[in-house]
Amino acid sequence: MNPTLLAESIRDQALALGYDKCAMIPLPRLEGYGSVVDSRLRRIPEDSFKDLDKAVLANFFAFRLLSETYPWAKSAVIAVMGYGVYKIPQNLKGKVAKYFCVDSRRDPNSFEFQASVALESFLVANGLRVATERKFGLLPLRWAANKAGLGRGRKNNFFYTHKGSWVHLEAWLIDQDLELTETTDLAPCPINCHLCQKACPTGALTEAYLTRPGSCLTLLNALSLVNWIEHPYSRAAGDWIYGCELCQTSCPFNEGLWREEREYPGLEELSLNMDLGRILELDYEFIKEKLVPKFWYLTADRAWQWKLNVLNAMKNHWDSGYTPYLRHAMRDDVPEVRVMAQWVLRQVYPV
Ligand code: B12
Ligand code: SF4
Ligand code: SF4
Repeated sequence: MNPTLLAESIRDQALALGYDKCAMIPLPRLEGYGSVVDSRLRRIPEDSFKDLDKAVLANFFAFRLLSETYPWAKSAVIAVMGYGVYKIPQNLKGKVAKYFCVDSRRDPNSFEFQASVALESFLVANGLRVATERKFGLLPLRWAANKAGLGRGRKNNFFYTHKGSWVHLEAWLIDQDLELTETTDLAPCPINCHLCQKACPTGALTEAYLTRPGSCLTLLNALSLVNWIEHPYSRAAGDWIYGCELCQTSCPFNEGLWREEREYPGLEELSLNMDLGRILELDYEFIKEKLVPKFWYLTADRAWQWKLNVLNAMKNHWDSGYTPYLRHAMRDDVPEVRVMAQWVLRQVYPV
């Protein structure tokens, strides 16, 4: 098929499947990502969290090596789908980031996952060689979506469309040179706005466009083994037990753009076991069976991290009604949980 027609038919198919936007961009147009990341790393102060920043960014070094790893790849298909349409259970709001409540990346029951598989089948059916990775992506998605003109990168580092930052990004590498880009009419961030930076409780948003991954709460509470005892961000973690979204909810360009219209499969039912006190009572088999597949950053081998995060959140906003649950945690099977519960007891009932 003629490349222009093929590109248009891919975009039309994506829109028909429910994507908001879809573009194709030749790989050489993505160059420059590595040098931007390096220059950011140089601006990060030499403190105790910098090694973690480096480690996270090193994990994604492969994003710079696309042509070496995929010598056959010529361009990328980038697709964007809004997810700010789901009902979020009251007990999860402000505790579990909404992105993770409706995380479709590994959820075959979700509309979004099914659309992703269908779009990939369409690419293959059109004779294209294709590579993708649905968990963390094969390439820097925000960078690519910006370059393709599908929306605007803002100072909080998020990629926005008319649906705000509540949009999920995906990409496929393909073996044909296709180009179909857009330009955005979204207004840039006001020069004097720093609301997102001020809202970040750990100061991870050090400057505009510079998020320190190593001090972002999402990395700490969901992807790390954190013992919150005397941790420098124990208080800053506030009520969050999995993820954080304060740099998004503080942004005026997101105002009113999350509309609770649809049920996300299985979310309401799971939330019945996710009150803070209830999580402390859960047995580890339940956590592994129900929570781990859904909130998959927190893997089965450290299922007890859920309880540490809950204990920390309880400590940050103590309510005497938590006392029986704290006692329960003091008898937990896992020593780390028992020790943390003792520590929380001393924080909330100092002698
Ligand atoms: C590693 C990673 C993380 C790490 C590190 C995050 C970070 N900021 O570096 C951790 C675990 C902390 C994380 C957390 C979250 N993540 Co994350 N994460 C990723 C991942 C896998 C790679 C990102 C990366 O390379 N980071 C390194 C930095 C340096 O690059 P970057 O963020 O892509 O930034 C580029 C753009 O900002 C661009 N840019 C845009 N505008 C401008 C303007 C100027 C002037 C300049 C210079 C550059 C620039 O330049 C940057 C460098 O290339 C992507 C998926 C992917 N494959 O891209 C998801 C992704 C970025 N994450 C996402 C989400 C939703 C989250 C969370 C909100 C989840 C949550 N609610 O808790 C949090 C928020 C944390 C945060 N403030 O960023 C979404 C963002 C969607 C969006 N609308 O922007 C992505 C794209 C996943 C997806 N498939 O949709 N994440
Ligand atoms: S997700 Fe939370 S901790 Fe991470 S950069 Fe945003 S506000 Fe800061
Ligand atoms: S809060 Fe202000 S500076 Fe931050 S992303 Fe939104 S508009 Fe831009």
